[in-house]
Amino acid sequence: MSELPRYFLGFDSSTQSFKATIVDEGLKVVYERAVNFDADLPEFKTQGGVHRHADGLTVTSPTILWVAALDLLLERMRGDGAPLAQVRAISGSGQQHGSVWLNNKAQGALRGLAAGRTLREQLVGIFSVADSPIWMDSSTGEQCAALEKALGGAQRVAELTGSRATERFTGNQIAKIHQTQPQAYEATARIALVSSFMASLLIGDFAPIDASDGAGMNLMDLRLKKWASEALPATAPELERRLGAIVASHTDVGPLHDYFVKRHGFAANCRVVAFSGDNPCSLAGLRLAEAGDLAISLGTSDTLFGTLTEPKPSASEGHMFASPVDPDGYMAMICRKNGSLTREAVRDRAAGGSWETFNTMLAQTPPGNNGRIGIYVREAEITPPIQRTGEYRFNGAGRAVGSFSNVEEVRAVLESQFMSMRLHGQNVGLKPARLIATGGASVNPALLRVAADVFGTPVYVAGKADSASLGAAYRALHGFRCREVGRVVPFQLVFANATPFRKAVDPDAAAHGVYTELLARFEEVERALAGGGAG
Ligand code: XUL
Repeated sequence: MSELPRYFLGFDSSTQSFKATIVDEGLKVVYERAVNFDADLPEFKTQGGVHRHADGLTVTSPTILWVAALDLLLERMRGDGAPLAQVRAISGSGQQHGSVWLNNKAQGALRGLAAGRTLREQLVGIFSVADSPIWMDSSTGEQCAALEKALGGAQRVAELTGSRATERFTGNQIAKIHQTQPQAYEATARIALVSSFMASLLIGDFAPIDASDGAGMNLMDLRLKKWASEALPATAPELERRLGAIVASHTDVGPLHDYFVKRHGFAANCRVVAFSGDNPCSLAGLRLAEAGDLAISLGTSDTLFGTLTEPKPSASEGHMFASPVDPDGYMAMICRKNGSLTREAVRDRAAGGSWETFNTMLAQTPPGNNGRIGIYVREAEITPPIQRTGEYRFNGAGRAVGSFSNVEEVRAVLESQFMSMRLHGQNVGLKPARLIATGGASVNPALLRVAADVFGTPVYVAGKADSASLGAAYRALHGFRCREVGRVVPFQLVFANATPFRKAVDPDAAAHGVYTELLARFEEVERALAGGGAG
């Protein structure tokens, strides 16, 4: 009897869309598909997948939207003839930090899912808070200050949990809900992350939080990978029972619920591996195994991350997470909120909405923009923390100016984004030997040229596939192998035969020198803005 090929499925529940990637055992991508929240599920009236509230700080997504997206994507996959019956394990990625609030009917409803009705119909009543706070939310300044005060300062919180008290981190969002909606908190049986919630749908039960995404909550002891006993009571009462367990990221969390077997055509022996955060999953998808391999992910948010054997928590910036592929390892990351949407706003204004025009214009100014520095804060920035939105421009002599010409403007936006990532990456121990670019904007060669010159390293590209859902598929295979042999298999063995990444561009030494010289002044300008000055 010839054996059928075995496939591994990764989902990515991101800010703007829900995606699926299927790989074979040789890690070849055999299928990809996505659902876009705004376009495909317009009844939820999201913009970029989210609802921005009138206070300018609160950002949420309707949780049931993600539930509807799962059924819709699976219907499309089935319609395409995707090999769902041969998928042996599923894992997934979720936008980090977002929380899902489940009431005391949730577990029963998940367990009892019936194949004759949609997930949305059966699960619409399981939420104690209908709108999930997501990572773009920056409304918890008060709660962050309180946590740092209770635990003995920012450095202490960073040492314990991997990051200083951070507004979008789940614990501070939980504190806010407990304070502003005490009845909803009381009615909550389980608080899940986006990642563990999507896994919960698949297993039809509460799924545990994995240590890598769990580190993005300001609630987990980073080194012990257990809930930090001091952080919980400083956040909200009776929290531990509402959070459930933390597991290592490669853990098998159960069989796929019968709903998906009967309704969507999966095999009954398909397993589910713990879901994790999108940045951890991208680290897996980009196969970051060597020290010095750094990923630069250019999406709604821009992130820079890599692996570390020892965490270096910093009170002022960046985040340390548990590694999603090595139960003893760590990952360091910085996240900039002003990513794609900010680049696109400048492109629309200065280059008539065309990337082609933008790239042509970029070639008309020299690296370093003759000393001009522009800082574009379309949204309150995370790294460095700049609350006041606005655009800040300085000429070559360091004087604040009101505007740049269009050609100067397109260069300024890119250079400031990459210089900021170089600077803050350095501060959290990330030393680049090569950059692996991913995310929507990584297809733009002109942009990668600026990245290579700013960092002074070659830039590789990871190919077409979305690295978070691809990484989730790799993690499904990794978790499956670990379960098969009953111990942790080194992640490197999983991707040993995969095709190497393509080098897109080498750095230009002279241009790199220009950026290195400019960096000190850039740092000063940024620091003044983060401190509330300038502009
Ligand atoms: C990371 C962060 C974002 C989200 C959404 O800390 O907030 O990168 O994970 O992509």
